[in-house]
Formats: sequence, C-alpha cells, structure tokens
Amino acid sequence: MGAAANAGPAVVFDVDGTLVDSERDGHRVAFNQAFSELGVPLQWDVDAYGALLPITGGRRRLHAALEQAGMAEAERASLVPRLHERKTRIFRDMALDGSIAARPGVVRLLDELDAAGARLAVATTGSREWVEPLLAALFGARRFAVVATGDDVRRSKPDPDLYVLALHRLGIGARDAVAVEDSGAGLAAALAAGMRCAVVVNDYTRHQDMAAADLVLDGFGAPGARAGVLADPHRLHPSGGLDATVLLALIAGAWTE
Ligand code: XBP
Ligand code: MG
Repeated sequence: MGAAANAGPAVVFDVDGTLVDSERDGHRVAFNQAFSELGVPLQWDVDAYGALLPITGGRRRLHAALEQAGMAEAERASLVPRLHERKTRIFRDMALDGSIAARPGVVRLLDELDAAGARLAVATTGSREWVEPLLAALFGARRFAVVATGDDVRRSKPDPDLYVLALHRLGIGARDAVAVEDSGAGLAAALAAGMRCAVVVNDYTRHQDMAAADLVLDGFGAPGARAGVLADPHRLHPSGGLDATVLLALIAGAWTE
C-alpha cells in the first residue's frame, strides 16, 4: 500500500489477542492440526502454547519449540516452512469459515473512530495470507488504510519495525497515532516506535507487566462507557470500555485523569 492521501490522526491496531481473541482456540488449534497432518509428535495444550506466545511469529515459535524438543537445526530448517505453510492455510480457512471472532466491543470502537475521522491501520506479526482475509471477513475489505504484517519486516515485535512501517505508510509521525495492543511484546514495539499505547489484556497476557502503557483495560467494554487513565498502570482498569474519545485524547496528549 502506498502513502495515504491525508495525514490525520490514526489508530494502529494489533491483530492477535487485540482485534480478535485468536490464539488459544485459533492459531493453537491450527498448529496442532498441522503437527498431526505432517506426523510431528507434538501437541500444544493451552498452557504450553501460552508459554511459547512471547516468541512472536509462528515460524520462530516453531523453531524454538522443536529445538527445545531436541530436533537438529538441519531437520528444523526443512520441516518448519512446511509446518508453517500448512498451519497458515488451516488458520486462513478458519478465518474464512467464521471460526475466528472479533473481540466484544471492537466493531463499535472501529465505527466510532471512523465517525470521528481517524484513520485505522494494522501492525501485526501475523502472516498476510491469513491477516487480509480475516480483516476483510470481520471488518470489511477496505477498513484499514494500512496493513503491515510479519511478511513486510525482518524483525517482529518487540522490535518497532512493524509500527515504524505502518507510520511511514500512513505518512504521519509517531505522535500523530496511538497503538492498541494486548501483549508485552506489542507494547514494547509500539513504545520503541515512539508511540503512545493502550493495552487491552486477555487471558494469555493479563499477567504480563504493562507498567509502561498509557492505559490498561481488561476489555473493550460496553458501548459508550468511558475508560480512565490509570494512576498505576499495574492495575487493570475496570472494563469500562475503550472509546474513540479516549484514544483521540491520547493522541492529542490531552488525556487527563
Ligand atoms: C501474534 C503473533 C503471530 C501469531 C501466529 O501476532 O505472534 O505470530 O501468533 O501467526 P500479533 P503466524 O499479536 O502481532 O498480531 O503463524 O502467521 O505468525
Ligand atoms: Mg497481539
């Protein structure tokens, strides 16, 4: 995607765990099905997968797990691409058949941001092959002005490359945007790109240290409810809801307790 026509404020969303709660019952299931189909004696239960999630990127996660299981690098070099290709196809089909849902409150927030004239973008470590059909199926094909995926950069989160790329393609500076993330790695990536960041945790990331976040919530909450900045970001904000005014105020630096 080229540089955008206008340079108004933008909200850059993470995908997995943020726009969609996709890891436990989505990616994990797809990985396990790919293991079975390729005869790999491995199955990730919910906790085992959660322990691997801080390793961002499906290929890197596979390499780490297979190395931990004692597989030699030469064998991994041959197996991981085949495993990840199959897993990606399985997950893309899950996205297309409606198995992956948006988190409650996300569509309302996107509609509010559209109505407020903010541009929407995505910065995800995930693979474009499933990211684009998933976003189109859940939010509409042209909902996001920019979609930066793990295929577009060499270094995934917590490196800032995805957010730097998204800002470049939006044609704006880091302070003209705010990131919305779910994880410590995503928070670190957004901050390293110079952006403010609101974190909406989930069951896999609730325990992580989000102290550097501008706002921490435990959900997108009920329509119309307002969130509040946290005096102590370690505390989870009662899920009063993340609405467009909160995010636009964060961008304007106008957010006050
Ligand atoms: C989360 C990730 C991705 C997914 C798996 O990305 O780290 O790797 O877990 O997708 P984000 P792939 O939170 O940045 O959206 O197998 O396509 O990597
Ligand atoms: Mg995420």
